[in-house]
Amino acid sequence: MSKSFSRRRLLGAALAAGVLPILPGAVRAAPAIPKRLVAGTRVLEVNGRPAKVFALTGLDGRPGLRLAPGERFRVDLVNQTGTRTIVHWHGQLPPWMQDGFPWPQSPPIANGALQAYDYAPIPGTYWMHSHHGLQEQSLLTAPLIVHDAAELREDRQDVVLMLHDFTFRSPDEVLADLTGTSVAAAQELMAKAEEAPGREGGSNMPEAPMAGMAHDAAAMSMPAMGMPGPHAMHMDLNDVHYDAFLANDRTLADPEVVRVERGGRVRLRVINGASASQFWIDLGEVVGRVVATDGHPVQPVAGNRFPIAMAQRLDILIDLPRTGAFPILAQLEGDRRQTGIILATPVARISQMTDSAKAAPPVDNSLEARLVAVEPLTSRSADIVHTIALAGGMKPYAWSMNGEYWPQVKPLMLAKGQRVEIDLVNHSMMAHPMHLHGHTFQVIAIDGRPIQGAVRDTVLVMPMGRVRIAFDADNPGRWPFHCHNLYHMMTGMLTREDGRSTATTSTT
Ligand SMILES: [Cu+2]
Repeated sequence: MSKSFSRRRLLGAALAAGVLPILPGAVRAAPAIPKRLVAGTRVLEVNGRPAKVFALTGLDGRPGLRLAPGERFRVDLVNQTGTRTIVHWHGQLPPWMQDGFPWPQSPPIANGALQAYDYAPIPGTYWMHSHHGLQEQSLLTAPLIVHDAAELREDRQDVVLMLHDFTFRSPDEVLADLTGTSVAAAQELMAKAEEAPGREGGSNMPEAPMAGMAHDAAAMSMPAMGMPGPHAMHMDLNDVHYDAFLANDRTLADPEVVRVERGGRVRLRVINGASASQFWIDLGEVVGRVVATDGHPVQPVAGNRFPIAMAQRLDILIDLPRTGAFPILAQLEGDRRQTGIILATPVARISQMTDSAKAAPPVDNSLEARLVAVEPLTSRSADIVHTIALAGGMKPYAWSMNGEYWPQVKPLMLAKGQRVEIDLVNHSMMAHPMHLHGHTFQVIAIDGRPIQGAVRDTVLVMPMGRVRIAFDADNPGRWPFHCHNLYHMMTGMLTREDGRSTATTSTT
């Protein structure tokens, strides 16, 4: 009896999620109807002022995609943006040509064109964003939630909290400001990054003297525009001054109110979709449990304040203690500003929230150091150990990996089946959220201290800090590895890994 009840509940949940009801066991026989996803534009009102931004909308009219347990990622992406675009399925592991990076072999999609995708997704909290130019800053981003059967059996209300940093300026102007150039020069920089990906000899930032200096990491680490204050003595935070911070497209002047049951059980899926901002998630009086990071399960960590770097996700289980309204806030690091949503039981009174609070410290790896993967990598020694120095600074504004600036980079060659360890050594005064495409990695050491850390796709490397990650080269193809600060990536902080489909290696 309990079995039929849980099946019914599962069916109900699938229907409520607007997806075909596919029960476990029947999953691989899923019908071959692609889901339609439209990249378009819309007018978003931010604090009473309209702005033209992008949108990624499914057939149900909601942003992004939700897939049922076992459902394939079978999606027709239709480009109605009026310009070229390409969408990356962040953290998912498709064949490389479907990954949504503008390689010459998988160029951006023309306006009006349709691109089909078909791969087996991995369950969890993911997201999607444009990898073309600076479109991500203009909200060409959306949630990608892949349900699994076990999680549906938990019978928790799913709440997505997607964060953005928002500016009324055009992203080209932002990049021009940062680099001290013109909008035309910024546009040229972006065009070059896509015209010559991975080819040496192209020209890109920075000026010649920088490239020569980049190996001398100490020379690059001078603090510039440091944040004053007790927590941020010599760190650089928040390169860009934003006009607003959005939680599900809204500010605290008019926040989203999510109705939950009395004593509600919630799975909060926090997605940091901001282009250049990091946050502290503040649950207030509620104690939550982090149970997954970047979609992958971790041993639960209880608390009410958790840091989230750019591009990362946190799944937090919340059991509301009573009736009432419970703000879930995201505070900008090193700043007073905040955004958020409100969980509210029926008839709870919602009081007006302020978008300014006590200044938050810089985001750090305090949570990362406590995470333990539920499904760690198998234990084995590394076939390749690679050290990557992260360097750069504010003046000139340019960021590098091992002294190389995209697209003038030498790819790291990987043979199939190799265990790869990468030591990320940050010689700069900014934290860098490093994202690897095509593979999930495990965090195995922070500042030299070994851990059985989280399996994830984006890890923060603190200023002057060191993080070691490990992964198995099991997904042949071309894979970007980059800082997820959009402006760091755009001024050079991206490199490439070439995974071969054979197990033979060549040493170069
Ligand atoms: Cu960076």
